[in-house]
Amino acid sequence: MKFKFIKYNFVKRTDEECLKRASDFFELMNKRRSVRSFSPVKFDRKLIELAISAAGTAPSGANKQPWKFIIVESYEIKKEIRIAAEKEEKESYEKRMPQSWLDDLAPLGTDWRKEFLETAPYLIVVFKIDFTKSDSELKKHYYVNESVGIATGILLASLQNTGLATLTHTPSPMNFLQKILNRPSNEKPYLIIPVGYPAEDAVVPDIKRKSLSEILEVT
Ligand code: IYR
Repeated sequence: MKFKFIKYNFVKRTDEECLKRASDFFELMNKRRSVRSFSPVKFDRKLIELAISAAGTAPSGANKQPWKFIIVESYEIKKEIRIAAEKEEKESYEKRMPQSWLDDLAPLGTDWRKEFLETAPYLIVVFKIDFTKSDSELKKHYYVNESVGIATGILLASLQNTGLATLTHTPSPMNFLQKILNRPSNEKPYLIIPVGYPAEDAVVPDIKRKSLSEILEVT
């Protein structure tokens, strides 16, 4: 069955307006930093719901929209996630990560302790859906990592635009999230995004981004 095709309502802007919007957006995103210490101050959950609505506009393989976002606001569940994540992270930092990886992380000062999982007022846990099952028929999704990665990028940009701070946290392995959050077996944890305002004394490493000429080639 084919979709009905409808006229695309595209807004054509002037060159000048395009340039202004493009540079404003770059400036906004250039101010984003991964924050690892959060203020516990709460805010209207609607702000996150709107950002998730934006993430849900991402393109996806065959429009399967293979994502699910769980907002965790319960203190007890955040604590449970922190305990499980720290258990895995301790094992990773102490036994699983090769020295070269630890050396790369050393300048960032990260370790197995993940206090932010408890202090951030909200955690967004992103799940990817590799397939759906209906009437015992298994339907595979396509380009799931790409699709969920794009949705997650839009989510981070939207939260930055809202005025909130975020962190992308990837405990590994993270199957514990499926259990703690009671997700069905076709939903696999992809990323944890703590969201909130930075703690008053939050610091970020003085890192530099690659210049345009380093990341771009035109041919
Ligand atoms: N997941 C671990 C380790 C870690 C890995 C990378 I790659 C980073 O850029 C930062 C941390 C952690 O969250 O500490």
